[in-house]
Amino acid sequence: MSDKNDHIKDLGRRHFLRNSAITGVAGASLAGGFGAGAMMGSRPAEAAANNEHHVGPGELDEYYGFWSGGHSGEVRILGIPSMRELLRIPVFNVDSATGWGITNESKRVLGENAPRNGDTHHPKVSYTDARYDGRYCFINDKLNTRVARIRLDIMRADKIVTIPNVQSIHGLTLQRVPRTERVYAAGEMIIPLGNNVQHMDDPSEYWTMMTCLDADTMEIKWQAIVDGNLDNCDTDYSEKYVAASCYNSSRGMTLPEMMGPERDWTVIFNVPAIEQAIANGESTTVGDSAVPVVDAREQAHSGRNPFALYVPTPRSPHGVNTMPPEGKYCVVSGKLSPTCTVIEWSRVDAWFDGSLDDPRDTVVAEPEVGLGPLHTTFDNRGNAYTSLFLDSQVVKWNVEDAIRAYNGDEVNYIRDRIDVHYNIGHIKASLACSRDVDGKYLAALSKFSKDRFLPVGPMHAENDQLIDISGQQMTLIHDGPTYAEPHDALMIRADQLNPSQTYTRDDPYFAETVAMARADGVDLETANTVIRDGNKVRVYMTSVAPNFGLTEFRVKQGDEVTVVVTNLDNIADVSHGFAMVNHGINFEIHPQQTSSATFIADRPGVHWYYCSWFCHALHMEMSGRMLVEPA
Ligand code: CUK
Ligand code: CUA
Repeated sequence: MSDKNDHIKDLGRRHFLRNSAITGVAGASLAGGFGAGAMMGSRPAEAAANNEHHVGPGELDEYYGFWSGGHSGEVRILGIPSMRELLRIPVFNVDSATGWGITNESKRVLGENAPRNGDTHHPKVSYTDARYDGRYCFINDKLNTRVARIRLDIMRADKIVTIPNVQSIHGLTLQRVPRTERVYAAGEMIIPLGNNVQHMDDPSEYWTMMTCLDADTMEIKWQAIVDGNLDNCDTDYSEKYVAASCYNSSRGMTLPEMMGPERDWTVIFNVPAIEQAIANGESTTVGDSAVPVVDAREQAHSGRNPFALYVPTPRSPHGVNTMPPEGKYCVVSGKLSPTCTVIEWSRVDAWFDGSLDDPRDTVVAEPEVGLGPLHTTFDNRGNAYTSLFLDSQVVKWNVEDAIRAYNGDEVNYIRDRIDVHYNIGHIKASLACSRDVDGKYLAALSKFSKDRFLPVGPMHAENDQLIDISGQQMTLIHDGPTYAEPHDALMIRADQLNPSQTYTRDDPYFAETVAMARADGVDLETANTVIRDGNKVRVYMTSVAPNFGLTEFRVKQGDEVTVVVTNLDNIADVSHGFAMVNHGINFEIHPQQTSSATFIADRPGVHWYYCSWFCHALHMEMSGRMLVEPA
């Protein structure tokens, strides 16, 4: 498809953002300080010549990819390597196809008055012994300071928690061993403790916190007050630590103030020490919240801080990623510094037990990798891959060689570079956050697509690219346009997920609706009936393709009507929908599922309802009438 002229044109475009970004944001100091390795030329990306990665019609993918949906508020599932989008899981948003945000079952998860939008960044699938166990996916909402848990059997969120005392949850990560019992959520924006108005005008009193949730109950276990804004985070491969990058260590309120320091830090929380202190009653609370809070700020401790280690890290560091398969190192990507900082977890042990004094001695390498390093991922051969936002590249570098170079050896740790299109953010190799890391594919989530796709107006598609990393050189194998704006992705093996084909009748997702029917004396599987309770009317019906159990029901103007539909079809993929015309009601009812929605019948007359999921040759005829008598 491309010829030489296209390539020249491409070079002109790709460097535009890099240069403007350097002068506009990072200042002169950022362009300096390059090692020879970092200057090594890159190959322009070329599509793979053969089609060994092609997944033909009817063939199944090798991996499930979990993609955040960014400000769409959802999580998406892609097949890898085809990059085919398989599913959108609504979480913080309203979704008309599924009725998420419309049904009573989803409103119980969302909360009646909670915001109906979000900004999802970091999907994380639960672990057993640092391997994906396919039970849950956790996701943060940066916009409304929430964390959600998605059940991966039915692909629906079952818990959404608003985190108190902080503003904006950004980083999200999970305990890996022995299994995911804790979820860590990094608070980003700094505010006065308890948002106390007395300190509104005094930024020196602004702080944020790391939050730990119980993964089983989704209750908040504790919070730790910390210096500076928290950004991304990751755990080690023990139960002990969670590390978070911190930008704005100066706690500035404006961009120039935030850009001040040459070094910010990586803060590493000592989880057993925090939980022991709480067990000893050495915690406080903030504001109205009952969550135990410990103080992990430096100034709160005269001697060595028992709760947190602050490792000076250049400069506004961003991604934090523990290296598989053993979890020996943690790589923090420098963003405004052209470096990555490699921390050895065993040295973190040494600092907390007092045998190491200088926090910087936990750093074992600081390779120069290129401009704008944001996130790092890994293969199973000792190599790291770092996304370079300003260079629009992925750089492959060897971790042990970078350590040798840090110790003074003359060794080039850079292995390869590949252009991406354009201005990449997150990056994730197959299984790279788990023991099963296999070094086959790498997803590169590029923030700009510019000329890579047909233009569709001022809002351009983002570009999720797929790179084959199985060989010495990286090969670009796919461009995947995607709707705004995924931040992060992960890939798990197809056999590590075992989603349900139908619902079971005792699924807790609709247990409260079943209990309501029982209280009304209604057997959901047989009854098609209307129960009146004052001006509340509950309409129970079944669905079997192509029929609703009720083809009409009668209510009075002003009634609060709850329609409960139970799908008796028991064949995978035979779903029905219940759509009430002109009432904003539409929801899914999958095989063996019960779904319900409540609305006011505020207009007299005839109102049709219809099945909205194509289910049968007579799908169009699957309908009925709500007859509303005037008040
Ligand atoms: S952040 Cu978006 S590119 Cu929210 Cu993980 Cu780095
Ligand atoms: Cu039932 Cu379409």
